[in-house]
Amino acid sequence: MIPRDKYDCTSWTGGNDIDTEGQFVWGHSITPFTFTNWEPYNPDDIYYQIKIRDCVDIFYDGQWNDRPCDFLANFICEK
Ligand SMILES: [Ca+2]
Ligand SMILES: [Ca+2]
Repeated sequence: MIPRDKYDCTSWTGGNDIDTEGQFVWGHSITPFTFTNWEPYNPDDIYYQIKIRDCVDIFYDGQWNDRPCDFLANFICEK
């Protein structure tokens, strides 16, 4: 079953731009992104000044999104 809203079916990737807005890195290694698969309207932190969106999650369709880091979601671990 496909969720009505893909924003409700997501997992944390570990990517973030906490240190410098707009410069995304992988949290574990602090390595800059060399590949991205942003959802077309993301990252959209710049348009929402009320709550900072510095952590990157991935939708069930594989596209990425920036979201407030305190959102409760599943997460992906590197093996
Ligand atoms: Ca951000
Ligand atoms: Ca976003």
